[in-house]
Amino acid sequence: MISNQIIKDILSESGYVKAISSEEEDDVVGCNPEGKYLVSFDPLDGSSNTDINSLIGTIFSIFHAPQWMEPNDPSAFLQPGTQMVAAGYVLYGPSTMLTLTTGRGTHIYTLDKTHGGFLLTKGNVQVPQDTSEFAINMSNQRHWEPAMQSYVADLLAGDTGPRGKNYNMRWVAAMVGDIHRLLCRGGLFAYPYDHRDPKKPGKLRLMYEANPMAFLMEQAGGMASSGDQRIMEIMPTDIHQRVPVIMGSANEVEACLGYHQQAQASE
Ligand code: FDP
Ligand code: ZN
Repeated sequence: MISNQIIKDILSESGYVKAISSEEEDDVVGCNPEGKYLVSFDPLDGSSNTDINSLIGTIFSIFHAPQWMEPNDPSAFLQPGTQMVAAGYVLYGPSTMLTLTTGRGTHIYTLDKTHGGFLLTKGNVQVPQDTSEFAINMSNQRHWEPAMQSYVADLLAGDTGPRGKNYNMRWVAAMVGDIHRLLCRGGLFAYPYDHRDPKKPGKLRLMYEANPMAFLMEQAGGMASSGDQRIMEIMPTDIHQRVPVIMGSANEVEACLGYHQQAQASE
């Protein structure tokens, strides 16, 4: 809640922003009626990691504000991710890093406290196309669809299984930390569709988590899908909507989607 208030105040006072939507706000918050941009953000992703001094971060996406909109009109936020002007996250780890795209590659900047600014430390990030690392909350396995179950079973089968190699698993339990690792060394991250609650087809939020990370991933040569659609092409119906997420190294995402396509074909 404190992170939300800090970011909300800074964006409102900047003058650039017409309205914001946040994971921690029920409704859109109007800012400067003359502002040119809409900003959606997850103020503190992985907030349960705060108590254990583990990775947390802020995720954001920026869209153009239509001229016709009233500052507190939520419908203006219902744009597909392909309309994003910029997206990124700030990772509060051993060093503080800003990862940003404006649609011309994905770039990583590191906070330099001596000089007080973010310095470009890794330009034009390229996510390796292949990987032998995946990130998924295995405790939800029994709730997944059959396609996801068999994909992960094949990863776990290792070098004597159908995928022919051993896979390693990592789970930070903060999307921002997992996606940062993927941008640095590749991997597949999934919070897939599960059957528990039909009102929640996934856990992650389209506007605050899935879209900005999809934009960063695609700009770094990776892929991002809901299982049956490119995440950035999803037409939102609600600012807080949740979506299934599969993203990361292109060949591994393709492999995972192959299981989904096969399952659809045999329905
Ligand atoms: P959190 O609820 O702590 O904010 O935002 C959702 C999220 O974290 C993601 O950052 C993270 O990947 C996921 O939930 C962790 O989910 P599990 O509790 O299933 O591990
Ligand atoms: Zn989050």
